[in-house]
Amino acid sequence: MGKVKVFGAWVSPFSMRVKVALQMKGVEYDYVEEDLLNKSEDLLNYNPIHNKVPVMLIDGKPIAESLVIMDYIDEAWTHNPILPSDPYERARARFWAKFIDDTLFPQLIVVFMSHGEESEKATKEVDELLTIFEKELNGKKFFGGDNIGFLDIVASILAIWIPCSQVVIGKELIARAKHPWVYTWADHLLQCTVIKQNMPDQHKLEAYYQARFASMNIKVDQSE
Ligand SMILES: N[C@@H](CCC(=O)N[C@@H](CS)C(=O)NCC(=O)O)C(=O)O
Repeated sequence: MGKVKVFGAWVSPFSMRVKVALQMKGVEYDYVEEDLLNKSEDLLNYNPIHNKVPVMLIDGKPIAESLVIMDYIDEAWTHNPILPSDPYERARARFWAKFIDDTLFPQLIVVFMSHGEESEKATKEVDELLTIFEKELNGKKFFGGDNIGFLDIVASILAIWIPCSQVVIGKELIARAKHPWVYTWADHLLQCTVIKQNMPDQHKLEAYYQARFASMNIKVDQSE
């Protein structure tokens, strides 16, 4: 297999997915930390459509978008599979991954960044979505079963944002009382060595979002 290089950012949960997938496969790679406020020419050239991290190079050839990169990694290094082996289960895992990125995560951002009616509406939407999504876990330890798999890596965005958001906005991003399974699943996930070794430092992450909130003049409503 070719030489691997990853362009990422420590704060990026999407970059983390790629790092976790590569480590699960035992693939060595060079890593370039991008400054997202001053992106390198290389990043802009390798991901000219979105200009975003992560980008992975295989022998100099770029692949962008974390879900696409994870698919590539699982196909290129077939040991320690990340996606389910059954085609139907694989399709389901991809469906839910797309749900997290295109539907759930944007709503969580609204809860995270907004106040009042807007926040309440998004919270209700998140509640409804999570009630359906819980059925996919179906009492298992991980979406992947006894061990973490593709969907757990994709959903790690939730496990890392939940504690961070509580500190930054002073309210639960996801209500523990309504969705205790999210917290149990997140506890299991955060105990995995491969996650611990690749997740951003929580204090650094909190400080990052506190500074971003301050620079955007967003007020934190501690009364909620
Ligand atoms: N859908 C993309 C999302 C990647 C993404 O949003 N990356 C962010 C960092 S978390 C980024 O590069 N932001 C820079 C920008 O938007 O200019 C993926 O899954 O890779």
